[in-house]
Amino acid sequence: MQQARQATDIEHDAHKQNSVKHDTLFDKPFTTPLDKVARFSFDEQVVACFPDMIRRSVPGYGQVLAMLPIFARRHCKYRQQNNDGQRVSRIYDLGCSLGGATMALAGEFAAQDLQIKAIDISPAMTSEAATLLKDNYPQHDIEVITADIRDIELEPCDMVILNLTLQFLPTEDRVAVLKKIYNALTEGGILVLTEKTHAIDEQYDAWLVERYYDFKRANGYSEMEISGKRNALENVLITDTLDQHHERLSQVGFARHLTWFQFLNFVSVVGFK
Ligand code: GEK
Repeated sequence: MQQARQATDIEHDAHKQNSVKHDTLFDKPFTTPLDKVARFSFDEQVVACFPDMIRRSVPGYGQVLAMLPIFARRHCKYRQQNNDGQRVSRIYDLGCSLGGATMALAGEFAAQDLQIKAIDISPAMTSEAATLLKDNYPQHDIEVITADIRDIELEPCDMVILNLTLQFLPTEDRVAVLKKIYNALTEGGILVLTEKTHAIDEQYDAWLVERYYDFKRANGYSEMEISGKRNALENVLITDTLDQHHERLSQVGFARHLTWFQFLNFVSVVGFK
């Protein structure tokens, strides 16, 4: 197996997505006053600029992806079997979008080691993800599935990635999805849950949110783009507090879970089965 690569390489990998547009002023959502009221959806327009958008608008996106294969190497112990009866580690990438997390993993493991199931509800995302993954990792056992993660059954698995996905589910559906993940994980397996959060304390929250907008400004977003995205995501992306995430993980059965990453209001938590 190759050495773990740097976050920047993985980011680059996640953005091997050559045909993707730059999320610049003229070719993306949220740039005209009318777009400001558009409700956010993962359609073709978003897919076209998605890699650029997520990298510039999610603090630590590349670093989180870079750690996934490092975690996988420690916790994925070839506990499952593929259709040919070979031992593999089965990993779910839930809400995979264009497959950034799947690519980060595939790039660090030999093709025969992993079986990855990448699932997203948006056909625009899965169709592009399937092409990108096939082009970049033709030998790997990667299945891209268009489905609602609330409806699917999960096979026994070693690792589940929920990278910025749970936040898009109605809050009342989150426990059931996490419970299903807990049940599917085999002993020793892990869940990696990355989310945007909010803080209960208004002053802390305001500081985090303001610095987050500064982060976006520093990455070239205009005021109109920032406020347009904020409006579009209202009632679509519903954040929890970090405490709520930990409470929920306990509630569904994870005896141990810890916050391993935090960058402004974005956190990543690992749950151990
Ligand atoms: C990455 N993980 O690049 N079922 C399946 N997918 C869903 C559902 C659902 N019910 N609801 C939303 N999605 C990725 C980034 S993006 C994060 C994840 C963001 C999908 C939705 O279609 C979108 O592709 C993804 O969740 C969220 O590592 O855009 O901020």
